[in-house]
Amino acid sequence: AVLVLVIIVVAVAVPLSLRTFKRGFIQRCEDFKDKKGLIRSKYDCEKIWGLFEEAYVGRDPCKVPVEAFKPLLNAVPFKRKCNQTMLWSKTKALVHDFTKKRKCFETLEDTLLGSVLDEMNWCGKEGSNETFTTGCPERNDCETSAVRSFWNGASAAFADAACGDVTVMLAGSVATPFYDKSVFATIEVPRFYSPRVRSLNVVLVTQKNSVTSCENESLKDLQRKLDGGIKYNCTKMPEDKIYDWISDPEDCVPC
Ligand code: C8R
Repeated sequence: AVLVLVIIVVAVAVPLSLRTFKRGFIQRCEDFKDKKGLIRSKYDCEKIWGLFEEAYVGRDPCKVPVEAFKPLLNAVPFKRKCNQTMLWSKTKALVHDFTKKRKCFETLEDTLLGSVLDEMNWCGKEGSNETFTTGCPERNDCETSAVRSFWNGASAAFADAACGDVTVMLAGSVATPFYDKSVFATIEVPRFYSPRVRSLNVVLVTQKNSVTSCENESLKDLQRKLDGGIKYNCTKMPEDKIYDWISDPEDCVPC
């Protein structure tokens, strides 16, 4: 009887998790359109879901190439918004609190696909046309999981759309704010070319006991990796001060 019960629970729970994942995806997509006044736009959330799903269903969860997300990324392209691109590495929560108030900056999570898939975990399985949200690879289990390949592909397209002055918030509380294995270092920085990108402005976010400064060795690596012609700036900024700006947007950096 226990076995039968387990089988019933699994049989019901799996399609249920797909239904709720898909429903959540469509809901967040519609919410994004509402918020941005895109209701009558060409973006059809059901169609976007279809292209998304096609990238990973039926595949080994560790063998989803970045290219599989191309049709999705082509259907929902990132607009070129000069001087507004905001990147981050190990400062995710703070940066998103910031861009929620400072609309002149936009992170990948402030775009349709980024906002729909932020914090989500999903995968497919060989021989199945379903989406799973449990039993999927963890972040460090494999390089080409659906989740990692999606963020790698989306980050590349987002960086390709950057132009003018680009801002990045890096963590001053870690030894290597410019970490050579990060998405920012491996995928975004190599896509910046002069004159499309005029400058890269590093905001090094410090906490009370942070020891890192703009003289940090890893930041020298960053300067060396930047295409010649792109201006580089680094400003140290206490986290408290950024939170002050967030709570009092009047008293904020001009934008
Ligand atoms: N970017 C990358 N990864 C993202 C992401 C995003 O916008 N959004 C989410 N949720 N993730 P990190 P990083 C997930 O080490 O590697 C873009 C992915 O699972 O703090 O330098 C964004 O434009 C991913 O593995 O930062 C930003 O500029 C981790 O969060 C960089 O890339 C990445 O967390 C940040 O990537």
